[in-house]
Amino acid sequence: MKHLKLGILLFAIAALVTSCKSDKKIEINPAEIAIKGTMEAELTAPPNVPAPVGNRKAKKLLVNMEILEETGTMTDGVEYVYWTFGGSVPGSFIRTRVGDEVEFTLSNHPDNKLPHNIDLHAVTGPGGGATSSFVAPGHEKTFSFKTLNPGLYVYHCATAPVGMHIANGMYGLILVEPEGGLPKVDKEYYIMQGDFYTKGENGEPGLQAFDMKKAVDEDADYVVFNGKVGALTGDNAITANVGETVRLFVGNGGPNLTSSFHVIGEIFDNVHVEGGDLINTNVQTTSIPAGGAAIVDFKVDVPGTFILVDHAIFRAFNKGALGMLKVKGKEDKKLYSGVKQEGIYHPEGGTLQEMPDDGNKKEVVKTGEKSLAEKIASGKQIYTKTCFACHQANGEGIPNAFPPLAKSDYLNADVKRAISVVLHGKTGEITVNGKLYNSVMTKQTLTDEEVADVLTYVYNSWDNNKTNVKVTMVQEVKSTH
Ligand code: HEC
Ligand SMILES: [Cu+2]
Repeated sequence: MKHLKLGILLFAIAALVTSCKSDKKIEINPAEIAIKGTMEAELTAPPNVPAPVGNRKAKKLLVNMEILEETGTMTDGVEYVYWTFGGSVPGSFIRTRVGDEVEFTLSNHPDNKLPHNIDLHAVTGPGGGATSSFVAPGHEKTFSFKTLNPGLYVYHCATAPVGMHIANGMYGLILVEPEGGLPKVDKEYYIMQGDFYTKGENGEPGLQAFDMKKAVDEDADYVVFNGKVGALTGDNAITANVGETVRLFVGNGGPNLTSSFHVIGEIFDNVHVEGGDLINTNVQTTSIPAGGAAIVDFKVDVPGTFILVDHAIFRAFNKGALGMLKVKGKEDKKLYSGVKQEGIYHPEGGTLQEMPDDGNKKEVVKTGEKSLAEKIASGKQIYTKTCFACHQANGEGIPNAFPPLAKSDYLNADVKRAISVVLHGKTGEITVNGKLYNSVMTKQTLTDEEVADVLTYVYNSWDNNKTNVKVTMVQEVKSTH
């Protein structure tokens, strides 16, 4: 009983002390924070962020942002004309602190075709700056604002048609750090989701124009992180080491879709909900509205590849909203065991299911074998996703760089050799139709069946010799290496 009373007393004192503290905090009016000196803001392209502000004093911060309209790659074989703040999608990351006086200069490159402006959600003022920043190609505009509220904010173009300017990639993030900065972490990254609408369907090759109707219908062809499919996968993955803390500044440019942001195999230790002061802990998936943001952080405890997704999962696996965090370091079997035991699961008593072995291999293959027409159709899809970028739409290749597959004597002379090229890649001198090539074809990561299908498509197109490449042939070539 005595202990309980003491406890209550202590609790009351603690509450009093903390409430005094927070009272004191409220006393600082951000509008009154004096600025000392001038500095140029460091701007970074995703997935990088500028160095933390920490405890630097408020300053006059010069931000120089250039608008560029330029063609980029949406995915292999698909090009898109992006409109950008600073040459990247999302645009350059801006890092400030509360009380800074930001002097913002927006320049519109003379080669651009359209006027643009900027609405920063961190701005207290009409249009978030849009009305003061409207700028024609070959011109620049300067305006300034004081950062009054700490948090992570979206900025975007607000020139009509606004939806189209955003859909073409005109968005980014501006961070306003609180007094004293954010808690220290080991790694920080910048990720922003966006949805894209193209005249052609997902994967349809060539330069794709923006499709206004699909945008109005919210029928996205691509939903991606950092402006394109694969911006954060493979060699572009973000990285960390076991034991480190990772902070992600995650935004959503939209224009339409809300992100269900999730990292497979991780739990967010802290989430600054909607990029504001409210911190939620132990979160699996955080909702990021179009035109909104969140700051998430977590400690990585085990090595491996952690997949970043929009958990509206077809967007991740079919439209591109997929990234990777690669964590290196020592395993900890106590935290994650890996496969402890592997066996065959026999729900029907063990008589019906059998893992294929050499004895019944043929039968397994037989059930997987498609008709010639089905193989050609599937091969065509694989071709437009992986081979098209180099060998071109009709297999014509590019002189001195990529050999033709159309009427290729090299291809038609030896199917096993062609299979080997696709399986293992090819480098060194080769002669195709009398022309010498000395370049590199990278190893293609395809399944045996995909190799068979894509080559069957190639052989049955463009006057080639109509070979039907079987999975067994691919397996045979594989086993001789
Ligand atoms: C990154 C570009 C690139 C991609 C993607 C690519 N290739 Fe190639 N391919 C080349 C180059 C370069 C060569 C010539 C290599 C050399 O000079 O040794 C080549 C050679 C070949 C050859 C033998 C030469 C010929 O013209 O007959 C075949 C067959 C071939 N590629 C098929 C494919 C298929 C099928 C795919 C898709 C699954 C593919 N390639 C994807 C660049 C590429
Ligand atoms: Cu614009």
